[in-house]
Amino acid sequence: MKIDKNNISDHNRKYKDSFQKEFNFVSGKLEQKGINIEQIVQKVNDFQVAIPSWALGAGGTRFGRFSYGGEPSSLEQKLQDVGILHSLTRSAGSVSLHIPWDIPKDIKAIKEIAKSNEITFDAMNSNTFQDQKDAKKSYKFGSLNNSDKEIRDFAVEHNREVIKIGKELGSKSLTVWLADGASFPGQLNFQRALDNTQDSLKGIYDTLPADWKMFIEYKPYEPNFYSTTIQDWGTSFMLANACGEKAYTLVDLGHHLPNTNIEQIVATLMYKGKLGGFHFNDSKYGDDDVTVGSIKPYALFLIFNELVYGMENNPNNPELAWMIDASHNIKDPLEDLLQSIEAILVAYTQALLIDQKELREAQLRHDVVKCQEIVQDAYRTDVRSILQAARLKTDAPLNPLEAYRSFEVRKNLIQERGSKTVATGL
Ligand code: LRH
Ligand code: MN
Ligand code: MN
Repeated sequence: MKIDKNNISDHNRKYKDSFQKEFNFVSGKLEQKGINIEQIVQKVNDFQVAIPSWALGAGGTRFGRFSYGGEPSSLEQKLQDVGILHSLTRSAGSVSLHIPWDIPKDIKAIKEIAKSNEITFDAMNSNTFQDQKDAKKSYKFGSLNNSDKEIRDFAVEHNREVIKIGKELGSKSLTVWLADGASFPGQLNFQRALDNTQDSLKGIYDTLPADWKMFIEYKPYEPNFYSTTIQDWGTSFMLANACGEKAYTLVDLGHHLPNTNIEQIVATLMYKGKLGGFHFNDSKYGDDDVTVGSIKPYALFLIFNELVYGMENNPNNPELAWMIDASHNIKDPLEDLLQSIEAILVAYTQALLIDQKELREAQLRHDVVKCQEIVQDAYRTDVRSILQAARLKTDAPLNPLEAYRSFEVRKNLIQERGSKTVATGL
């Protein structure tokens, strides 16, 4: 199923007046403050976030999974779904694949489908946290950190294979996330595990094409509950430095212990030019993978404040790879992703509204109250009509979620694909 452009025009005709009223009000207020609203709208238009191929179906927990119906059962169908999201937002122009969950069988055909949906291939994700059917080696006791050299080599080889597939698709980066660690004290020699990991990562890095980047993702725990070899940003940063200039740290919002100051991590990494990628989601307890912005929207905004600052002041840091990494247990996955895109753009736009010059001056005066006022004033601005202005410019619907429902997308997908479907992924 594809979104009919005429439906979008009808939708926009219906909502245009109310949008215009709201936008005039908000943009008038912001212009009074000296903000160039056109520039902000353009920045919103330029922002693209990759959709993870593993989040297009209903996810589950270890206690069960509830099917959603109309879920994509092949990579081809997943690309169609990303195409739907992109037509409804014009902000989701790429997909991030997880291998081997989404191995393209016919690369040429897959590229064609992606092209016809205006989708490009963002970071490739390797998977050395699960044993595949008939696998010659097992990752039960680690992959890149394993004490057994043959298992390490096997895992390195998988990553090289993922790079090869990515090259054919036109991707330019590899994300490595390792579950490697220990479930019990005494199980693992930390130093040897780290040394093995570093050595294996270098082995992967050596085969990285010149115009590629490698992202090293960290996570404090799960599936291992005592220790994880790449547990935090410091370890990832150290390994990225050891590999070389094409290696970067990737921050997944859910991969921190409660109350960690993620915005400060972002600032530190950008200061050193080593923040490469981002996985958006939200959490209350652990790596909950719930909709970004649904639990801690203010923290998300503060993170974006540092990202915006870094994008303007750290030319040594590369352009960031933005990706969603969430799982949907009870919601329609596409609706959840639409909510995610909206939340990301809201936080980004609010951060763009912070008057950096005024904030700097207040900081230098040590006017703590004013500093807080400046930051919160941006956060408390309702920027949704700015997002709508950006969508209107690119012929996307003013209200994507509303459009998705009124166009009966899910109903159509169920008709096409059936009501008892299972997608590969989480
Ligand atoms: C690990 C993770 C990592 C994986 C994805 C499926 O928790 O965040 O990015 O590749 O989930
Ligand atoms: Mn992740
Ligand atoms: Mn995760």
